[in-house]
Amino acid sequence: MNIVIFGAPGSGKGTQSALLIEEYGYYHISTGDVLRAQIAQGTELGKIADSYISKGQLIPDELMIDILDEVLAEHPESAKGVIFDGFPRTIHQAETLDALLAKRNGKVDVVVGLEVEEEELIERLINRGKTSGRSDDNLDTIKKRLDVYNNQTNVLRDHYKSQGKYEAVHGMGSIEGIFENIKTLIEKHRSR
Ligand code: B4P
Repeated sequence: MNIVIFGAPGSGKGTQSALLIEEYGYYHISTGDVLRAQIAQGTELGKIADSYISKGQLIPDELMIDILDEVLAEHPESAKGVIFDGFPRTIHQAETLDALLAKRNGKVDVVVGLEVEEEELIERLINRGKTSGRSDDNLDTIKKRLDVYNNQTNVLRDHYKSQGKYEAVHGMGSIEGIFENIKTLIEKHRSR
């Protein structure tokens, strides 16, 4: 199965993906983690990525897609199923993902949309900023990221709803409780 974990910044994509990997053992790709690893290594790509991330902007589509393509090619085990965490974030990325998966006789099976109120998103990210050391976990940048989400990414909800793939999950409350709801949805799509 190919599962997309979707939601606003701070909605818990990384948190829930970690539990999904334990449960299902699928290959996991967090585009945010891939970019942060490049930044930590001080590569050319990392410098470019940092210039966008620290301003709360998305990395340009073509660059992001090349990176994803490369990571998938390096991990043949991903052909069995992938948890996509933080990708796609634009319609163009979603269309490209369909094409990439079609080449491997696959498709996006389900999009798990973590729905969290904006006030809580801000609170979580400010809290995370106290220890994360991330250049984007400060109030100014968080607000920009939420704007970017509302203007460029949120449109994917309707995109996937129209394909019958979007499953909304109430993303507030206990991490374990949210995970139980996600598992139920995934089982529903697995048996299709
Ligand atoms: P990401 O790394 O994807 O990060 P995120 O959206 O901030 O976080 P996530 O939703 O995973 O939150 P988390 O579980 O950590 O993106 C970072 C940046 O990279 C983007 O802004 C962009 O610039 C770039 N980028 C990434 N992918 C891209 C793409 N495809 N195209 C272009 N650019 C891209 O949870 C947040 C906090 O909440 C944590 O502290 C967690 O402990 C807490 N939390 C989680 N669940 C909770 C719950 N139920 N209750 C209370 N707290 C909870």
